[in-house]
Amino acid sequence: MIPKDPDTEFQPHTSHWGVFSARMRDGALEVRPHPGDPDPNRIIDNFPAALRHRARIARPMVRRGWLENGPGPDSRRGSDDYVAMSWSEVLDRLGGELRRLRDGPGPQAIFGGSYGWASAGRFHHAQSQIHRFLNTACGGYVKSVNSYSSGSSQVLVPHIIGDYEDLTKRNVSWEQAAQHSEIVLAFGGMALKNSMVAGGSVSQHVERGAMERAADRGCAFVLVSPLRSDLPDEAKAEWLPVTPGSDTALMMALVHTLVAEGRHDRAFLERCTVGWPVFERYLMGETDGIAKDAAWAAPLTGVAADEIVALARRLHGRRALIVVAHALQRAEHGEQPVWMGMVLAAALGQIGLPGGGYGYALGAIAYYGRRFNAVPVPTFSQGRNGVSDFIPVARIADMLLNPGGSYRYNGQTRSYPEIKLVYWAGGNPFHHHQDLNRLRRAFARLDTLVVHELAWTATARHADVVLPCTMTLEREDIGASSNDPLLLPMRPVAAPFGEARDDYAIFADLAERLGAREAFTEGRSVRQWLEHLYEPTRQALAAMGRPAPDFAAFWAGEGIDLPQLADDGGRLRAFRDDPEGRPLPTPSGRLEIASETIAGYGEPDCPGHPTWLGPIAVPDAAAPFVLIANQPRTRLHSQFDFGGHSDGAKRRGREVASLHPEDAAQLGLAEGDVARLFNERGACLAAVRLTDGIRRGVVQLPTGAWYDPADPSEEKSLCVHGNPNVLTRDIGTSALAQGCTGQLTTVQIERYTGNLPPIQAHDPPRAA
Ligand SMILES: Nc1nc2c(c(=O)[nH]1)N[C@H]1C(S)=C(S)[C@@H](COP(=O)(O)OP(=O)(O)OC[C@H]3O[C@@H](n4cnc5c(=O)[nH]c(N)nc54)[C@H](O)[C@@H]3O)O[C@H]1N2
Ligand SMILES: Nc1nc2c(c(=O)[nH]1)N[C@H]1C(S)=C(S)[C@@H](COP(=O)(O)OP(=O)(O)OC[C@H]3O[C@@H](n4cnc5c(=O)[nH]c(N)nc54)[C@H](O)[C@@H]3O)O[C@H]1N2
Ligand SMILES: [Mo]
Repeated sequence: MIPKDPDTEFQPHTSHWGVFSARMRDGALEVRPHPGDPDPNRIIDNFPAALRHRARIARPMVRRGWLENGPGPDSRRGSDDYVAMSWSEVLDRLGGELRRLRDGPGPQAIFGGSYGWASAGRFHHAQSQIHRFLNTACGGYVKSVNSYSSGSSQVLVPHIIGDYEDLTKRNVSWEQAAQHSEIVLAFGGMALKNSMVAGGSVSQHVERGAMERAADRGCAFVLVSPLRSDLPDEAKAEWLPVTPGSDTALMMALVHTLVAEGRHDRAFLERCTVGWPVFERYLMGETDGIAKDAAWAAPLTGVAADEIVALARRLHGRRALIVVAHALQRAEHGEQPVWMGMVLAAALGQIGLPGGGYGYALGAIAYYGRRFNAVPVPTFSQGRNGVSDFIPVARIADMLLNPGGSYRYNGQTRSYPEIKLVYWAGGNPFHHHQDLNRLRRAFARLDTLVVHELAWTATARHADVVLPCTMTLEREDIGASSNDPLLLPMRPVAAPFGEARDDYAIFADLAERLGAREAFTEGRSVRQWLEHLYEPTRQALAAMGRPAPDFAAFWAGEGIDLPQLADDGGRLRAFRDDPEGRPLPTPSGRLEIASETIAGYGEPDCPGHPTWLGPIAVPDAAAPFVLIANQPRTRLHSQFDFGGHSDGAKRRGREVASLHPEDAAQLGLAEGDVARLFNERGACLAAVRLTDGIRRGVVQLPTGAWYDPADPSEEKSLCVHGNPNVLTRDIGTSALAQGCTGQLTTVQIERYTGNLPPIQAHDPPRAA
């Protein structure tokens, strides 16, 4: 059924986890890292086994219930079987369904947010493709705003610091950290597993080297995290194994100590911030009678009071960099540690200095802490969306379960649209969303769920129409990122799997059924689009007097080097140097330690200045462990979970949960045992790994193992594979941002003594 792939030469390619090259030899894929990459990411090793894996989708498939009964709510989604269909018939049927909705209830009944990381090429970027299709052929779609990554900081930061990218991407760089930082205090760490992944492309993984150079120069790294592995060995870090969810209290106690000892930078606070007096009264206990001092924070954080005081004194008078990982804001009240991290860096007077200040999210993803290119890189235009309605991205199940229901977001009261059809390309909600049993109930209410996928993810298994798409190695594209200096031709290495087609080709033929082929394609073939998208970069290079090869020369080569902008500290440095002349784009033009705007919204779960709102993910008798559901080391999210590098790190086919040996002993668990993790929302199995690099009372189970219910027709079936999102809570961070809270929850753990159920997540579903 699957054509034998002809041999190919090594071709340059890129992925979110790095530039590499690949070729086919005797039907097998070989990959090798980019020779210029000092620290390649082994996630590329997932490609060889993934390319022709049985989990790939070979033909268009339609769910039997949808085929027999037509569009409509159906709780069999997820347990139904599938019927193979020809491309022309499936596109006719889907075109008819899209026409029914477009010309009936209108495009506001179509949810096309389609959140997800997709693949790295600039043209076959699935979200750009689907959005352009829905805009040109359907009149638009209800979209989603913000991300699962940083749903609360993206809303908060414009109120208190200004432009989000000025904070995350044009601020403290790895070059500055290597050269100038004297102490780096990292809340949630800067794990290399995370920083080795970029969105788009990355040709050089510099993070390990930068931390090593800083440490060798004498820079101290202090890791505040329940996991020791959140900083690499090269950082030679001291480890404070903090109670999850308590960082805001620790930061407050550090600032309290600075103030109590007169070590805070009053001149900086006066010159560059607003709201300090209001916050200081709260901090010192004048407004609520509670001084947020080290003695107060010690029992909340699990860090001794004298350690907190000593740390505050060490931060003072040094080039100090405060880092707060995205993870801290992917939890209830996630706005608070982000805001308080800024206040700590401001109280130290460090914001805007080389290698100092607030490195929010530095180390979370490889596109932070780098230089921007001086020329634009190719982008595929999405067209205009005729629908203005949106939801905060992580509120999808709420939206489907409560059409017309109201919710608060960023100072507004909004209402959820009534969605009939959900269309996904390039994302996996059964990976990214929380409380998957609730998500299943939400998807059961739709008329139609459409998914383009390269493999049988749980999302594809819940869809009514499943359209097989090519994998990046099977198509031509351009690889680039706005802050990586290498622009790459991505020449195909392998033939498309089965009947898989590019998202572009699928949408072009579907647009035809809706009378919009020309609007969608502008009459261009893929190669013509690549040439068209390359042209602005070529022109900008030529205008700078740089080598600017024409497209044919670029396409035949191994990639071209792009010039980059200076590492100048961006807007925060300019503001520090001249706060009046170069104000920040906040309401006051300054850093907002207290925000009148946010105070005016009156949200109890996000008051007008950083506030300790109490512990989160509090263990109790029913769920005595805190679960950390963080990013996986061996893959990007759920992508290529079936690849060799990902699969090879599992045990007995299951995802691995890490526990402290003393906790395990109390539970009667030994290394390699299979445990059941459960709470009121669901249950999953995982293989146990023991480590003293984790705080007691905490269990860590990374995301990304595909949801694999033992009995998919059951309402709360056991996930036998280890997807932590059957356990996490589906609530927003606060009424301000409504961000994702997937990082922390509480669970009970027990030894699993039953017969081990088989893993079926990577097998295709039953086909008629
Ligand atoms: N509990 C918990 N949950 C979390 C998180 C957490 O910390 N804890 N983290 C969250 C975060 S930060 C994020 S960003 C999300 C990530 O969530 P997602 O971005 O949804 O996860 P991916 O696995 O990257 O999904 C991408 C999907 O696109 C498919 N794909 C790849 N290339 C193509 C293509 O060319 N065309 C099409 N049609 N499909 C393609 C892949 O096969 C894959 O299924 O997860 C979030 N979920
Ligand atoms: N290999 C790999 N790398 C990735 C990704 C991937 O899927 N795989 N995903 C990428 C994406 S989309 C994103 S958004 C980033 C995510 O970047 P992050 O969200 O920062 O990454 P996580 O691994 O989820 O969390 C980082 C660490 O925070 C710690 N932590 C959790 N809760 C707390 C807490 O309350 N306090 C403290 N002090 N620490 C806490 C955990 O120990 C965890 O290991 O990663 C990116 N990098
Ligand atoms: Mo993310």
